[in-house]
Amino acid sequence: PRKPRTASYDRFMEFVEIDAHIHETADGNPAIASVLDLGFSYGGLEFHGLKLSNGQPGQKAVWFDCAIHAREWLSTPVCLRIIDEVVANPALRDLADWYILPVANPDGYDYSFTDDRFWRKTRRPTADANCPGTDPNRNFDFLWDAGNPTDYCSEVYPGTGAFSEPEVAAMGNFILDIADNLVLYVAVHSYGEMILYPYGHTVEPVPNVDQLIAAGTGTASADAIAAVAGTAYTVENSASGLYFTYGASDDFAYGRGAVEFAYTFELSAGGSGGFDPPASQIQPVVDEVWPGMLALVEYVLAN
Ligand code: ING
Ligand code: ZN
Repeated sequence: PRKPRTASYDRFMEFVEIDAHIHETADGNPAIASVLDLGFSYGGLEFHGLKLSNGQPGQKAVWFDCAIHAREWLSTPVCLRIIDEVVANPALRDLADWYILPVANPDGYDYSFTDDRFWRKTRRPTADANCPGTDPNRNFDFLWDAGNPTDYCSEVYPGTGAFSEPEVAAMGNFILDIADNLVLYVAVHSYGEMILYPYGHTVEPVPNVDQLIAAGTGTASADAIAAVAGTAYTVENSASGLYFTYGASDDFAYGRGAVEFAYTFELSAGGSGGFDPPASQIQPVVDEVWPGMLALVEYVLAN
């Protein structure tokens, strides 16, 4: 097997490099790594995740996705760091099977490199020629809501229907396929220094809210992050912590896939406006967030 090229943490990698890294990681570690075929984006990019597993049957599984919002570049290195750690450490693969999707919105991600650093949505055209794109994190097939159906230019335009975006449908259906084994779902976004839990459409507590909070904080995730460099993540219901939403991925995993623990991580802000961190911020962010992810996985598997 070829030795896979390592992920870069001193600069932001482009989609093609990340996809090559995924394939080379699988090629270089055939006993434990396999490429997940998610299908094609609207723009025709074939995109992939990675499954890391020791191959024990009936193993519980955990899922991480990054860069479903194109401009949130800081998220992808967090997914790449998870891959590095889980490839290198067999004990982590004894805990669970790991599913990692480093770039969930490849068209938008590319566009944020080539044309508009602050692009958020997908790139499929809408009925308004001036405003292409749908917010993929409002497009999941759980309590999808049209909102104002002609507000095509909104940054949170939810699309013409649940799963109208091919990238979202591919990811969502994949999650449903593995949902029986999935015990933890994590979407990585930026920014806000928050660990958000379901639901986005109501502040009414979900049945296992105490468990969700305990795993997010306590001796678990937020504390493990703070222990590295003092960054204080808050653990909040997404509707009360942020704003009301429908069709978000964590709500889909929790409500539709019945995944017991589902979160959206909002990383630190960077650069003017928060969405343009310098590359020098990558390393410190992954260094503090990885222990948080590990603590979360350990908590969830133990409870
Ligand atoms: N924030 C998320 C967004 O999609 C979110 C916050 C997540 C709200 C999950 C509700 C549910 O708006 C960013 N930064 O995209
Ligand atoms: Zn986001």
